[in-house]
Amino acid sequence: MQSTYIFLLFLFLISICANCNIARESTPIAQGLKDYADFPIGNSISIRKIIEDEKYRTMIKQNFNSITSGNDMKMYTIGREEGKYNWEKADETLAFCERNNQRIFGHTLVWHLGLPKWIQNNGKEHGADWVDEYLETYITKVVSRYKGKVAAWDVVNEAFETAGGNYRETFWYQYLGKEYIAKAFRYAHAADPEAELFYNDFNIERDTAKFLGVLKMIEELKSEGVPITGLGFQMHLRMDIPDEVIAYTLKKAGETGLKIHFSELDIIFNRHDDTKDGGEQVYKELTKEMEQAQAEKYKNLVLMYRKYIPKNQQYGITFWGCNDRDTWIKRFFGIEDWPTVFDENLNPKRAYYGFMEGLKEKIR
Ligand code: 9MR
Repeated sequence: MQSTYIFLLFLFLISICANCNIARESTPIAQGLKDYADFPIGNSISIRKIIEDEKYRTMIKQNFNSITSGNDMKMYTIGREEGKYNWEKADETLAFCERNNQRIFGHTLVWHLGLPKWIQNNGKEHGADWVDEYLETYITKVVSRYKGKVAAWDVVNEAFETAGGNYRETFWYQYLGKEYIAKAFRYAHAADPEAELFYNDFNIERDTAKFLGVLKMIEELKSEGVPITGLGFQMHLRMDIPDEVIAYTLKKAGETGLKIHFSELDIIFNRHDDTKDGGEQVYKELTKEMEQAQAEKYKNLVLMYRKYIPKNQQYGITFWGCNDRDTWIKRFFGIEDWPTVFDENLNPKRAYYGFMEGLKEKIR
């Protein structure tokens, strides 16, 4: 009797163990941020650094399932020489993403910054027709080369003035008027009808006039049947931008029905006036209290994204440079700062865990 009992107990224990194994095999082991999110978590990379730096490469693979090229897919990289397309870095980036099952987000087709000199000269010499023709040729070449591979494009980047609701009078604007925006979206859609097409800009979460200007442009584009499907908030945030202002904007952004991407997230402490070298070094070192406050800011931002952006519009959250060593902030504003979720040694900061909590916490 007793031996039957021991035998049954033995069978019972074996079956529990078997179930444990099944559970272990079917639940992927969490490696990083991407494993806690039900939308893509991205970062911007430099393919050179990926190749050279193993620690950085591993951290990118473990934490992110969406990749944006920081500079390697810009016009000044791909189109830097007349009559030639430099695909090398973009192709390598794509190959890296494919090997690691990461979505690739294309940044950016049309921008005013870093415009190659030869394009500017041709514009001057040949006028609007040449500019339009080049815009079409460039977009068609790039988007069709990566058709079905690049999931989404920042088609037009920063078409509005730094502050307020007016169009920026860029090279493209000077020759083609604001129509260059509609044209760019149409050319991109013709080259890859499946790709998501984004308008991307900065400070729109905090500058209501700029945000309303962008919304008006989007309404106009939609009413003309222009194939815009997404809005990118760069989200270069600062600790003193009130969460209430961000919440207001996100609610309104959700109502557009567009896919919403936080495309270049980082959060700085020090002040700046948005121009190169325009930083003011208010904080000289990162204290524990500052780190904690930054972690909470990251957490709240994720919670707001999950709360105010409808699920089918959550295109993802992408960081801009994932560590305090390589951040663009120091070079651009000429100050020391600590805007990212990894420190100078590529170790996770409190901000990393704050962001993770924002992904895990139940939404009320
Ligand atoms: O981080 C990028 C930096 O390395 C480049 O020198 C700079 C100019 O191409 O662009 C930076 O990225 C910008 C992005 O493309 C658009 N939004 C603002 C970003 C920070 O300046």
